[in-house]
Amino acid sequence: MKRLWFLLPVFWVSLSSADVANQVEIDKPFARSAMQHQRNSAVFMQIRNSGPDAAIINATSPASDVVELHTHVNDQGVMRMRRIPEIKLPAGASVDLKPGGLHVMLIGLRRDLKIGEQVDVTLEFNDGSRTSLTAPVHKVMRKHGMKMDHGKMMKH
Ligand SMILES: [Cu+2]
Repeated sequence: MKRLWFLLPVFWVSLSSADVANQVEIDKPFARSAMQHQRNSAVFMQIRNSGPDAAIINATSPASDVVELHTHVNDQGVMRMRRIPEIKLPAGASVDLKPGGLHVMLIGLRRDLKIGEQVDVTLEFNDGSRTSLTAPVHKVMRKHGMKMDHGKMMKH
């Protein structure tokens, strides 16, 4: 009888094979240009979730050493970036990743991101499924006074 307990997790996984990557549509992705001393950038996009509640739980890119999911929070009048464990994609909703809000953060760029170039990003969803996308590099103005959450002023 004890042996049956080992079979249960396998059974559960086979029942929950819904694929978040297939219910999510990515639109208008773009990355912020970064030159010379700028070793960070961010990727933005519009995400439409036509299925049940889902989330982005991780992102990867060959363009940088580290990729994190970030949002901005108002800290006593100063907008600061914060790392978050997931970007929630509510059922049937559209979620905007945009400057000053949610974004996929590229930390430790391995190359300059020149306007007109492209950045590959892979998003991992809460069910383990993945979507890869290519974001063109745009010039994006930084908002004055925007800070990293470790307190460094970002040049704009
Ligand atoms: Cu960030």
